[in-house]
Amino acid sequence: MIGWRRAVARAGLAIAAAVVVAGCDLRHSAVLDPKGPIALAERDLLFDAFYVMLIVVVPVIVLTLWFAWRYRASNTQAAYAPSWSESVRVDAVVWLIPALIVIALGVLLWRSTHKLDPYRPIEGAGTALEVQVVAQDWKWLFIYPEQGIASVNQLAFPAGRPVSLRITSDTVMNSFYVPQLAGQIYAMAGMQTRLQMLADQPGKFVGRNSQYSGSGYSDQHFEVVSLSQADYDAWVTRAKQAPARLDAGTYAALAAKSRRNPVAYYGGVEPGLYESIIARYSGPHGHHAHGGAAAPRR
Ligand SMILES: [Cu+2]
Repeated sequence: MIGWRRAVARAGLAIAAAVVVAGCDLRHSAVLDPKGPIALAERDLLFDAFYVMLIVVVPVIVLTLWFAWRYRASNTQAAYAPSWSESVRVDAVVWLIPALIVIALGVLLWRSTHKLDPYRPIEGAGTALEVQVVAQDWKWLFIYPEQGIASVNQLAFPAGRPVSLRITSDTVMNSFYVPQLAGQIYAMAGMQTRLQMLADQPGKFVGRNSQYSGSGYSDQHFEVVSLSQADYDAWVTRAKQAPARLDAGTYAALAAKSRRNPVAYYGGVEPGLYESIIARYSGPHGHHAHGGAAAPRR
């Protein structure tokens, strides 16, 4: 009996240690360390849903242990009812509470998914900065139509200013994700999706493709840099000085499969390039066009 108790105590200690270690790791998780209002709202929603679900999870764990102890073979005090078949009380508890929680979670998620609609413009300092994003094998191209510049694997913008992204893919489906700033959204050939994000203060973040897209996928990261207005202006000036220009020819070279691309800049961009990338996949032999360039939403 004593050996059995010691084994349980040891197992309990091991589990507690694992929870503590995992907890330390969680604090460094990008999702739990948001740096902008959208990512913060998403983290709060994650926690709210977690707390609501604990209403079921905690009693189930407690009751499981309590039942196992109370109805153990050696306890002659507990009621013994081998022909038990139905209980309105038990049925009410096991159906009503989960049903109420599903309804509560549904309301919570319905409200937040509309509030955090990736197509909905967000509040911030000044008008939104427009950036066009193209997923390639295996890198990310960012086109700044107003500034006439483009960058590879680096997305820079002023802190505090909303960034309005138009996203497409020139290859298979990719997924655009900057965990510390906004939720993920898919990038699909012949179509356009949108995402709004904002960084509260200057900082460096990691962006990635979160949809497996082939052998170069593991290196398909990009730098996300939020800068002070002065630093952003300097960044634009530096990018404009880059000798390379992005036109149909240089674009084709860039779009070819490559891995671990260094950050690169294009001092000029052929107007309409982004639209032409989407258009390539439409038409009779193209991909379907839901939400694509042919039918832009919002
Ligand atoms: Cu599709």
